[in-house]
Amino acid sequence: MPSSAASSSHPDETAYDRHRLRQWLAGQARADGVSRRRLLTLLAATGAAGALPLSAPAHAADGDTIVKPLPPEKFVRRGTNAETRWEALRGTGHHTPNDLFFVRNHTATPALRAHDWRLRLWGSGLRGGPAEDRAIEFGYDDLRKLPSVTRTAFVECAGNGRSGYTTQQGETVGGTAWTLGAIGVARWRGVPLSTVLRRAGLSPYAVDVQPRGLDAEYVSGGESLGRVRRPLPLSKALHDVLLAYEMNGEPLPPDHGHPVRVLVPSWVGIASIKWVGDIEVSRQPLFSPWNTTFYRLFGPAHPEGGSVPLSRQTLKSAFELASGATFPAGRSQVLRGRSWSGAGPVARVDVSTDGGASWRPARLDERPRPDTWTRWSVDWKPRARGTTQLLARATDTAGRTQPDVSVFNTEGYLFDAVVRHEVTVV
Ligand SMILES: Nc1nc2c(c(=O)[nH]1)N[C@H]1C(S)=C(S)[C@@H](COP(=O)(O)O)O[C@H]1N2
Ligand SMILES: [Mo]
Repeated sequence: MPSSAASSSHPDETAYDRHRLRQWLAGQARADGVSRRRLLTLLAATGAAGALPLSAPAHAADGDTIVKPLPPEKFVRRGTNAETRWEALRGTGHHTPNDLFFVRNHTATPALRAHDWRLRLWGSGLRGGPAEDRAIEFGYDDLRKLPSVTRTAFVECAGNGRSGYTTQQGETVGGTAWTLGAIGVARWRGVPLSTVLRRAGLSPYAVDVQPRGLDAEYVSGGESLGRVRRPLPLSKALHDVLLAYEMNGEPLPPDHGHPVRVLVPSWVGIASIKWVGDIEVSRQPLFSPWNTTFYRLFGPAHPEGGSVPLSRQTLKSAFELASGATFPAGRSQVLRGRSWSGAGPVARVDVSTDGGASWRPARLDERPRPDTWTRWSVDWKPRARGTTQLLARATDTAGRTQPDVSVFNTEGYLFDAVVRHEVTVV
């Protein structure tokens, strides 16, 4: 199983990570507001600064990184990850069935049992005493006893649609060469993070919280970056973030964070830490490789040293069709698709069946809501035989519209351009 991107024109993710880490250590790349000293301290803390002998990832063998079956008609394997095929979503309803939901694993799905799982909250942002002394634990049953909420939300990788930078714009970007299938929508049930933070004794001086996964340390280019973790501002943490233990009415499946994951509605997928084991609560802003080196925009159109850490998702549209799907000439079709935005509900969707020459509005088949996609459809009677391109362009209630070209960034995050979906009329 290659851990590299599917396209040979993409440097693989590990090589890219290593490159960034080297730059970082050399002091060439500097995250906004993070001093080199601070970064070195952080690296020392994660064990990445020294010449440590590095252990191999826990599950390196073929097919070992994901537990659930990945039938080829539903998924495309991409290294340690699996992308959902859009044609498999046709007829599935608003929520993505758990067996069809994409998987993004930095390493491998760990085997964890709910009954011996603990969540530890700790740090200077908890009330009373010095940082080291403040810690409180919750077990799975403790969590299940707290009042729960249910919300529908997408989880979408920041790199979803990344291959469009190459296929549509001729640009070389790092990372997994996802098409549009690194997204799924589920009904998540769990406890608001705010409830747990308040029970733990939140200090009025707390500013950031940092959940960390129980999966293996992420080793990149022979250097360990520690376990997957990314800070979240307290304002978001208290607003709508869940500690989720159910997905579409079932206990959270192993690949999606069993027994408990963080769910951060509308934000890039990396914020929704799976297999959460501890949460640092801090009076100071927190940094990890996942909000400094990764998940910022780097490139000529972005600030020197990178953009601010990514938070909300951009907007996108996709047809529930295979790439290269065929249609018989002269027969009426209903084209179906979905559009979504991290900035608010979808306001409208326009579709072109002639490569962008003419456009018409799609029917919205359900009431647009925040944090999730909206299904739409359009009638089409293809006439001329040959290849054509189907395009869908979403506009959201925040006033954003999908552009023709996405602004380049080296890691290929947040692709938002209208995708040209090639089909053939026979
Ligand atoms: N602990 C942990 N959490 C994680 C990850 C991971 O590798 N380990 N991957 C992140 C990324 S990059 C994404 S896009 C989402 C994917 O969630 P899913 O696999 O349930 O679809 O999980 C996030 N949470
Ligand atoms: Mo991701």
